[in-house]
Amino acid sequence: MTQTKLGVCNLCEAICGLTLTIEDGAVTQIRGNEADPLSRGHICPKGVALADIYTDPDRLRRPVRRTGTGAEATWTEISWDEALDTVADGLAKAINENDKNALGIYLGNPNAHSLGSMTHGFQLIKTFKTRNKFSASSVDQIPHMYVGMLQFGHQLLLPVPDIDRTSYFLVFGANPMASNGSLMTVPDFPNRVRELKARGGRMVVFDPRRTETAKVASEHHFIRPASDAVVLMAMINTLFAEGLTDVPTYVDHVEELQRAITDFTPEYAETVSGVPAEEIRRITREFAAAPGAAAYGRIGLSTQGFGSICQWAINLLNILTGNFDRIGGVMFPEPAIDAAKNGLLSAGHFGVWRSRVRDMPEFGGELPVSCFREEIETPGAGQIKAVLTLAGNPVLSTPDGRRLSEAFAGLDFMASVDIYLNETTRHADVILPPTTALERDHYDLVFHTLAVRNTARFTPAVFAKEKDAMHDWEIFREIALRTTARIHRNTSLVQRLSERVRLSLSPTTMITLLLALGRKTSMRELRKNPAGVDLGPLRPTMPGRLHTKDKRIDLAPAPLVADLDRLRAGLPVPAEGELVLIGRRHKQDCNSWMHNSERLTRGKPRHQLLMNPADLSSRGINDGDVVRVTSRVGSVDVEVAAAEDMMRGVVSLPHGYGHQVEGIRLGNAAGVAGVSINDLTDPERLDVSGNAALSGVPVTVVALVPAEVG
Ligand SMILES: Nc1nc2c(c(=O)[nH]1)N[C@H]1C(S)=C(S)[C@@H](COP(=O)(O)OP(=O)(O)OC[C@H]3O[C@@H](n4cnc5c(=O)[nH]c(N)nc54)[C@H](O)[C@@H]3O)O[C@H]1N2
Ligand SMILES: Nc1nc2c(c(=O)[nH]1)N[C@H]1C(S)=C(S)[C@@H](COP(=O)(O)OP(=O)(O)OC[C@H]3O[C@@H](n4cnc5c(=O)[nH]c(N)nc54)[C@H](O)[C@@H]3O)O[C@H]1N2
Ligand code: SF4
Ligand SMILES: [Mo]
Repeated sequence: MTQTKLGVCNLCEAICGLTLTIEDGAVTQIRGNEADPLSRGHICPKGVALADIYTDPDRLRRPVRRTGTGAEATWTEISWDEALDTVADGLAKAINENDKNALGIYLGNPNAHSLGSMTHGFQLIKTFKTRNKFSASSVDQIPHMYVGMLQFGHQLLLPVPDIDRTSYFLVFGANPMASNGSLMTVPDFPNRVRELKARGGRMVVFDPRRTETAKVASEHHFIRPASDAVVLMAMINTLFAEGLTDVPTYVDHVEELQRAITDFTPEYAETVSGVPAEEIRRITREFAAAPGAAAYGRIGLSTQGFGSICQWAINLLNILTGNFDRIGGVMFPEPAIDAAKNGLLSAGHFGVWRSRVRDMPEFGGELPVSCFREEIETPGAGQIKAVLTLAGNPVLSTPDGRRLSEAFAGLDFMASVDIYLNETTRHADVILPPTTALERDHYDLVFHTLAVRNTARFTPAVFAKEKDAMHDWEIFREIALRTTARIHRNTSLVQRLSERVRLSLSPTTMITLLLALGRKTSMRELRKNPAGVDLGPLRPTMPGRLHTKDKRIDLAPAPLVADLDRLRAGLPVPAEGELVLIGRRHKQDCNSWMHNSERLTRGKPRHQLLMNPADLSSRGINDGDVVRVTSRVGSVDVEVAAAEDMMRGVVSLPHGYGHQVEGIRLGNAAGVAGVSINDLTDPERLDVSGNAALSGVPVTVVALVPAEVG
């Protein structure tokens, strides 16, 4: 029997609508759904591979328990009941014998892509009240959220480029041709850029690598890694110096801002960034003159030592040129469920408490993940004794992952909710695998909030859940209820009952209620229109949407102005011959997983260190050699590939590689080569927000003599 069903891809932020052909219960084809008002039929190679996860024999389908450690470890399937009780026992023991902070929690990226995680995962974490909460956000977008909180009054207020109507798209440190967009849900980026250029618009890209995005841009400029803050401030400086500002009425501290940045001249920026001063001036003028321009910066910008200053400067460029809250500029989407408005997520807070060992500030209730290892290894009150990871692989995705792995090995207890045995979950005593994307209902609570067009879509599960499988939200409910029942804490019967009721509402029921509250559409309408409902293009909403008390925007928030001194002191002019490391993403990769999908991993290897040919020859290294890359933190040995696309002095490794663990067959990789870039990145290098500075790590690269190549 052949059936056609609509689905949704949850592998990146583009949230593409899919049409699946199912024959005799097996997916035989996946295409983009042309009727989808947001994704308009777009699909990428990962979307086509979505069913590989569902059928993957390596994927865990039942809970497993570990006996033995390291290469001697073996995993045995156990029942859900036994697994959940073991997890509850282990977590409660750590808390009862120490205190609530003895539990460390890590949340990974796929939580943002699962409805059940959004509705029940946060609930689970709240029940534990631990201060030792970490997530992939602090190796990703905390600077955006921190600046959103400081300037717009809410961590979720992130301006999104109006890409379909802009005439000038200025991009720093993002590669949407490979990533499909981030904090800018933009399915079908390639066509949207084509349309932008066809209507006479321009895309200008600043990146130390001539990326896939740079190659389709109107202009690409090499920029020294981690020097963007100075270039951006020089642009702001130019706006003031040349009288190019067009400031809205609802902003404060224009003069303070102007005073604070007078020394960041284009000439100074040229010395640290390599971007000629006259180019900085020309681009600033063109940006200011364009009828609708949007400045945008992503991972390359937020994961550097001055990530918050960079995101602040991006906002300033948009605001000062009148492009903020303007058609063709940047605007705040108006999702059918507005998590900022209805209080699902708080406005955010910073430094309300600090980490025990390094005294680092929390943001929005999370500590920087760069502090995770030391909180496990340093004895004393508040030490982490047990860890719970939810859909994350911090051993490969956070700085000095190798050392974090050693710390996990020394824990009293660890549990992971994950669909694979991998570099992180192999340390867990128990792994609890939930159902996957095709088996669960989806409404996107996160990415409609960041989309280039206002739409809403509810997608019922494509396949029914198998007998003896659990959804993530059911697992979270059980961990919460079983663990709290074992924790010696004074909770009233009423409290416990209300917690049980809240955790027992299904995600779909909660979405139905939230849609009714938002009054933009309803579950009934979404069920009638499974391809999605179009709520129209982005539109100006200022200053009404601001969450600041006075409904005004502070152009010069004190903590960011103060950080300018660190910027002045922290950017030495690069020395001759110095190399710095940056990361990269490929279209067919998905952070650290999906490497066991045959159709995504075949073809040319892509794990190599990319290096400019001139940097190779000056070191006597040949294309294809195995080299040793060394940072303050560690070394890796990897093949090098000559790449004209790399700026001189800059080398690049993809993240999410490095799957070999001796003696263990990992479920997230079938013999994929490569090393982990995060065995080189440094947990000591942080932005003021606590976000890791993954970009611009100083490294040396030497060729290994054949005898050393293992
Ligand atoms: N050097 C460097 N490091 C980086 C980055 C970089 O650019 N450079 N990027 C950073 C960024 S932006 C991010 S977001 C992080 C990602 O960091 P993480 O979130 O820690 O890593 P992922 O590789 O996304 O791991 C996802 C995990 O979730 C599991 N999983 C997949 N689907 C599901 C599901 O439906 N349910 C459950 N329970 N588990 C599931 C997978 O098996 C995998 O173990 O990496 C960061 N690290
Ligand atoms: N195919 C694929 N798509 C993905 C993912 C994936 O793993 N694979 N991951 C998803 C996730 S979790 C995220 S957060 C997004 C990220 O989305 P993007 O930010 O678009 O992704 P990246 O490709 O990491 O782009 C970062 C760019 O910054 C550049 N860069 C590095 N350092 C600097 C610097 O100092 N200055 C400047 N100007 N540029 C710099 C890099 O060369 C790179 O081109 O992608 C998402 N989409
Ligand atoms: S662009 Fe992203 S959401 Fe769309 S099919 Fe590819 S991975 Fe899935
Ligand atoms: Mo990310």
